[in-house]
Amino acid sequence: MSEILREISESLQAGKAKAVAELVGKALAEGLPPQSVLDDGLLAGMSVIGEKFKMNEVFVPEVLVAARAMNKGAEVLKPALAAEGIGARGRAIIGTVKGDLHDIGKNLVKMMMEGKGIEMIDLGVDVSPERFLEAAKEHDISLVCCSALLTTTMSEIKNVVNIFKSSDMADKVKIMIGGAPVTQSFCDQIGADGYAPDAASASELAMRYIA
Ligand code: B1M
Repeated sequence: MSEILREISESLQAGKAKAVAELVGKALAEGLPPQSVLDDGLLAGMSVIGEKFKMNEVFVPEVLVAARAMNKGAEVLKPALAAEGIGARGRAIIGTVKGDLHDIGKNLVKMMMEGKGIEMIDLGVDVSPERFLEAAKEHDISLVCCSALLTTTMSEIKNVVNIFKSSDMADKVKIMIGGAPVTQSFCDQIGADGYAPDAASASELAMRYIA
């Protein structure tokens, strides 16, 4: 792996947001592919933090500063990822479900979809089923994207599916879901339209729905 990607990963783990943003800019200027900067730099660092969090080697404050560094790096990367897409191609809403504050994966999914030219309306985190429905009506969208990172909040996705099914938007929208604990079988079980395991496949699937 290139030295600069290793530096991005290590700076992210240390929560050095400014350094991460600068290193991402430098990596792009050196001609590294944006996808590699994302996968082998930013996500590699976040995955180390995730493992350490699981093993109780780091705690919430360290994870938060790493997450902030991840988001700063991703901001610099966004135009380069978006440049790989072409023109506006439909509109979608995205949010992390009620009770869940994790937004890194949701932001990446949003970014990759924007990279495909889809206009994304970001409802943020802790989004109630009612808010998803209200926003879908307000913006006249055809795709709803729900992210959940906790086993305890996964069930909220089912509530989103149910509220849309019992509304007049039932035939107008597709509901896509994802997040670490979410699986294809959970998707089938709750009657959502589609599941994607990562941001890149989520953007591919979204293109099929938008088309
Ligand atoms: Co939390 N956390 N966290 N956390 N956190 C996890 C998820 C956990 C697995 C850690 C662990 O114990 N090993 C665990 C969940 C256990 C479980 O439910 N089974 C956990 C816990 C327990 C908690 C708290 C309860 C901890 C506490 O307070 N005691 C608490 C809950 C707060 C809340 O939400 N109410 C909490 C808090 C936090 C922080 C605030 C400190 C921070 C979030 C900061 C932020 O997001 N701004 C945080 C973080 C960072 C993590 C870990 C370390 C990393 C998550 C992440 O960002 N991954 C995580 C451990 C881990 O995952 N290894 C953990 C990187 C991201 C790119 O991946 O989000 O999976 P991910 O997204 C992927 C795919 O899943 C997919 O694409 C993305 C990119 O490829 N995807 C979609 C995501 N959404 C999609 C939507 C789609 C399609 C694909 O379609 C619409």
